[in-house]
Amino acid sequence: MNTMSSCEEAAQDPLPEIRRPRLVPLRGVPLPDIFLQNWEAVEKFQAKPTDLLIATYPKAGTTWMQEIVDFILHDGDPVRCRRADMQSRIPFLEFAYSGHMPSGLDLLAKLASPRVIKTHLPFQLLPKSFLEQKCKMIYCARNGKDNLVSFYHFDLMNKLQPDPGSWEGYFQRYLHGNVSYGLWHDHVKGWWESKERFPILYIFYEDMKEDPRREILKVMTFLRKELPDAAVDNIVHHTSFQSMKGNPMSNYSTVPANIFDTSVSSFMRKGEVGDWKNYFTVAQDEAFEDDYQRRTRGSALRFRTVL
Ligand code: PPS
Repeated sequence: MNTMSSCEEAAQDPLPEIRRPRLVPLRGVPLPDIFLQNWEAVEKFQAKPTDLLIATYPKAGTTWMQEIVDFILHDGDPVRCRRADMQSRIPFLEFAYSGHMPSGLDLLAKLASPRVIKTHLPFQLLPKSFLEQKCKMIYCARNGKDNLVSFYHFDLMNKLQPDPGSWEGYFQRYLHGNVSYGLWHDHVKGWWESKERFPILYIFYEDMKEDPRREILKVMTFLRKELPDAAVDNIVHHTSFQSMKGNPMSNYSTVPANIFDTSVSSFMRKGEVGDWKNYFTVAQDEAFEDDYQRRTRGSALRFRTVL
C-alpha cells in the first residue's frame, strides 16, 4: 500500500507563494472562493448509507473527533491509524484547491467503504444525499469564544483562508458572520435543531476535555461498536492533545509550508477550554455575551466557556 500522502507528494514540488482566497457568499454563507469552483460536484455528492459524516464549525475539535472515530473503527490500533495523514484517511468533503492538492472529492472517490467524511458545511448546505441515505453524522461543537480564538490563530497561519487582519477587526467580523462558514451561532444551532429529525450525535468539545473516555464511549455506542477496556484506554491515550500533537499523521505537519506557516502558529496550538480569557478584553467579552444572549434566545443549546 502506498502510504505516502498526497500532501507529501505535493511537498516535493517547489513551493509557490499562495494568493489567499476571498470569501464569496453561497446562499448567504461566506466560503473561500477556492472551494466554490467545485461546488456543483459537492452538492451532487452521492453519499452511501455506510458513510459516516463528521461535521463541525471550523476549529471546534474536528481533527480530534476524526482521530477518535478512526481509532474506534480500527479497534484502538495505533499502527492502523498511522496508515496515512488525516486529510487522506478522512477527506474534507468541500475542500478544493488547484495548487497541487487533491480535492476532497478526489480523495473520497479512491476511498474504500465504510468511509468517514469531514465537513464544515452548515446543515442547510449539506448535500441532500447524506439525508436521503440516512447516514450517521457526528457534530462536534465548541464554545464560541474559544472557537473564535482558535479560528483567528488558524487564519493567521493558513494561507488558504483570507488574511484575518487585526484581532479586534476579526472579532467584529466573527460576531457578524463575516468569516468562512458564516455565523458560528447559526452553525451550532442549525445542527442542534436537526438532530431531532436525523441520526446526529451532538458532542461538545468541553465535554471531551472534561472526560474524554465518557465521550469516546458515547461515540462507540452511536456507532454500535464494542471494544475491550484496554482498547478504549489506548484510544484515550492516542487521541490526547499531547499524543496527537506529536503524531505527524494527525498534526497536519504534512501540509506544505507555503500553506500552513507553522512559524506563525501551529495547527495543534493549545487545545484548552478558556484560552479566550487570554485574548478577550472586558469590552469584547460583554459584546460577545450580549450578542450570544440575543442570538440564542429560546434555544436549549448551552455552552461552557470554562471548566
Ligand atoms: S479544523 O481546521 O477546522 O479541522 O480544526 P479543528 O480540528 O476543528 O480544531 C483545531 C483545534 O482543536 C484542538 N485539538 C485538540 N484539543 C484537545 N485535544 C485534542 N486531542 C485536540 N486535537 C486538536 C487544536 O489544538 C485546535 O484548538 P486550539 O484552541 O487552536 O489549540
